[in-house]
Amino acid sequence: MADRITDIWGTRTPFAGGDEWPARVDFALEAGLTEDDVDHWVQSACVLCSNGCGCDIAVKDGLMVGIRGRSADRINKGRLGPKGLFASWQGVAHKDRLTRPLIREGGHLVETDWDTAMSRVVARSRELLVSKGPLSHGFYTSGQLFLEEYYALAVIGKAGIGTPHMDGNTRLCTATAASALKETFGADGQPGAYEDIDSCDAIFLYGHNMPETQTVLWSRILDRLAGPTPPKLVCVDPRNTEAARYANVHLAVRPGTNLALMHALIREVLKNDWHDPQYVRKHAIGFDELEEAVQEWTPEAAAEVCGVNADDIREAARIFGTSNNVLSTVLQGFYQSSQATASSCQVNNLHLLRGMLGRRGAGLLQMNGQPTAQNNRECGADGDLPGFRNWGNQGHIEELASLWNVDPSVIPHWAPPTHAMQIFRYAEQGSINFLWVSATNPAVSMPELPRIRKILSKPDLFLVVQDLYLTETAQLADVVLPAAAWGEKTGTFTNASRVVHLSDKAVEPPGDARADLDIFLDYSRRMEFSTLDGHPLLTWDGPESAFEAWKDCSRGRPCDYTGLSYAKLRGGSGIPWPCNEENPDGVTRLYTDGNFPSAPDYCENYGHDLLTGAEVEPESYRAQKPDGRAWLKTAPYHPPHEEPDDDYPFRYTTGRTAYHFHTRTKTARSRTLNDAAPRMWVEISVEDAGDLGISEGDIVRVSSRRGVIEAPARVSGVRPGTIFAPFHYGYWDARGGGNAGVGVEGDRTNSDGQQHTTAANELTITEWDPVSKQPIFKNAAVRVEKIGSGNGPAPAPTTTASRPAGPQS
Ligand SMILES: Nc1nc2c(c(=O)[nH]1)N[C@H]1C(S)=C(S)[C@@H](COP(=O)(O)OP(=O)(O)OC[C@H]3O[C@@H](n4cnc5c(=O)[nH]c(N)nc54)[C@H](O)[C@@H]3O)O[C@H]1N2
Ligand SMILES: Nc1nc2c(c(=O)[nH]1)N[C@H]1C(S)=C(S)[C@@H](COP(=O)(O)OP(=O)(O)OC[C@H]3O[C@@H](n4cnc5c(=O)[nH]c(N)nc54)[C@H](O)[C@@H]3O)O[C@H]1N2
Ligand code: SF4
Ligand SMILES: [Mo]
Repeated sequence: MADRITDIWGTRTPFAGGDEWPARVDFALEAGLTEDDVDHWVQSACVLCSNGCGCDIAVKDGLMVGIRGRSADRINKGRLGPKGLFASWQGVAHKDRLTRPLIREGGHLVETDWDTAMSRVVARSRELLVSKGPLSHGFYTSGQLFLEEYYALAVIGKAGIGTPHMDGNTRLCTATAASALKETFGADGQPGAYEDIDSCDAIFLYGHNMPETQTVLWSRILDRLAGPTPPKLVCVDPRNTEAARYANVHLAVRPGTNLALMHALIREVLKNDWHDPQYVRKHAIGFDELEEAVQEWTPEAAAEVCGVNADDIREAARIFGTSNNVLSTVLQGFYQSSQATASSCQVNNLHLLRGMLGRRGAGLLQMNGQPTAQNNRECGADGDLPGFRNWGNQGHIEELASLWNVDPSVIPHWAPPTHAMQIFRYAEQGSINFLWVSATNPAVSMPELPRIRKILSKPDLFLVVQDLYLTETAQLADVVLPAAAWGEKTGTFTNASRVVHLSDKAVEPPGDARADLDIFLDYSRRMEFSTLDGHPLLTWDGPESAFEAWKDCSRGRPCDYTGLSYAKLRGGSGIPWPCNEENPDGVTRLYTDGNFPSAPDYCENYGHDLLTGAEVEPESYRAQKPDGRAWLKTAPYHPPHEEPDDDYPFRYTTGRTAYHFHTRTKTARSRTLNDAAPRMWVEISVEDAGDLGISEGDIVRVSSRRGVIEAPARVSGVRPGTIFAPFHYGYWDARGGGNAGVGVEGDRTNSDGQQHTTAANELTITEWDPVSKQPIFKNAAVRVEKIGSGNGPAPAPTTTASRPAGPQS
């Protein structure tokens, strides 16, 4: 059995650049069992991050009893990390699962049957459609359902109801990844592949704590670092992460200053003639403007703004400029920080300037976080149109209308789709009265929680919550629908490397819980959504027929699935899209020929001004004749809107630890993982702790203009002036963790009368990136005070970025 708690990344299997990553199989089984006790193994992939590790689920007596990595899978070659090993099956097989639908009666949630619950949903839905029309409806979904489920929801929302108010927690997660790809290349779609780790000469991690958030991908890097030809490593992160400890250059920037740093890196590359003018001339637009925009950003100017060393910037630029093949990854330190899309586009620009795309080792990953975020973007249950189609392109709307056999005018395309933060605003203002939340927990994960709790508790908002557990959000619902989990239903999903996996049903869901797909199909049937000739809108009888329908929708688009089938995905490894007649085995790297999906009739959008978010008009887009070329875009640097001042002198940033997934609904229900990070903490630097008289474990109060949290302090390697808080610790298990398993129903009318002092989002700001509309979880101003002495060290892991500061770090 693998111990991925004290030894998160496992033993090394070193390999040289250009060689294949060796296999190493990790598994975990219920205590006392051996592999011989398992009745059978069912093929799947892990749904606890975007890495998408291939695995098999161990089944005994009709129950999930363990998991094993698939050595044949190109993604993980058998490895699994802490969450994959323990949270996947232990989290799902917990006694706390919802087993029956709940409806609100006299202020309380009471158990009922499906017919009663669905009748109530349908009655409210119909009534509102008649009295107020489609704009009364909002759908807020996830990055954790299966492809088939998103596609069903997309068709229901876009062709059944016709509401533009559809989004997912993908808005909080990978909206900037999608935007950066669309702005630069014309459409979503990851240019690079994980295989690029195997042959690159340098790796850049931009705001990405990969060692904790994609532990198996980091093992691949560790194995290269331990081999005979280790790549150089550069990491941009205000904390002393595990990656920072291995880095040749660690740029511990002030949160919110990424764009200044990126401009300096680009300027250095240009100044030293490390770029490839021929590639740029042939394949990109906007070089002169970019060169002009970075002029003022000398290493010294950026060093001053970012609070780093100018020579470190020079050295990082030199590594980028002089390596043959660089792999870059970008994640939340960029996507959730100030000027998110503009900063992330600079990473694209660096790769374009050196022609470092579509070649072995020259990879670019605008990473995803959630396991199925990619599929929501592809299928359009969020703000996108299915198949990466373009809202502004009438031809694309007509394609969908003819595919679904509905009137094109039903598909809302008269204005940009409504992003999540705006959906909540409409609910706050009272124009959205029906909100269906599936597989996400906004009462903990959205910014400025005191406000979100108020919105979700509004009496005029009919709230449907579809989840595995009675989460903080479910506790506020009018109807709670119990869903089947991973392992209890079949479906496909696509990881951050475009690799599609099939996850087969291994066991029956508990009680009356039903697959999300079945719930959506049931709603569609009951609502009698129909096509132009009066047939039911959705006629699928299960996941495979939904997948076949999706294949048709994806035909000819960048995310072409037409060459895939359930049969082809069984056995062996996952397969990367596009997979079609021309590429029956899929495509590892996009853009090998420097030809990008930017043609006006094909592209996913016409782009935006990266400073203001103003849309580029189709005529002006066409006039620039992109036709297969990429865009070198940027914006002037501006500091974050809420900067430290006398009242709130610290920068506040938030994120993750290796042992928990988001709001801990699965990870806290695995005792192994919960014990590794049982309760909330906050991180402060040695210098600041000294100034404020704070010692390790002392209880501190952190306040912003919006709220307060209280937690033990970990004196860690975070940069001075910055406070870091993990965002995992909500309230379902009584005051921020420790009592896994106690699901208590909250008070709907007076949630703020209770103490809410552990969720990092009590303090965050209601603000978003102008282009991607992704909320800014990583910049705010706070004040810190000691309110009590501790008894012992903070309950923070010591194996990760939260390790205590000191000689060992
Ligand atoms: N263990 C675990 N793994 C996960 C998840 C989980 O909850 N737990 N969630 C999954 C999901 S959905 C996602 S989106 C990914 C997220 O994966 P990551 O993006 O790697 O995770 P975060 O911790 O949110 O943020 C990464 C880093 O950004 C740094 N940072 C903060 N502010 C700034 C800034 O202004 N600039 C820069 N350059 N860096 C900054 C933080 O110090 C942090 O180390 O992880 C996925 N994997
Ligand atoms: N301060 C701060 N806030 C953040 C972030 C940050 O870095 N800092 N990161 C943001 C990011 S990147 C993300 S992705 C979000 C995540 O935020 P959330 O999506 O709110 O977090 P989860 O806990 O993953 O919630 C998913 C819910 O879906 C349920 N679920 C799981 N599988 C299924 C299923 O198959 N069907 C159904 N119906 N339900 C299911 C789970 O029980 C859980 O309640 O948080 C965001 N919020
Ligand atoms: S790296 Fe991600 S996908 Fe792989 S086992 Fe860990 S949580 Fe699961
Ligand atoms: Mo995410």
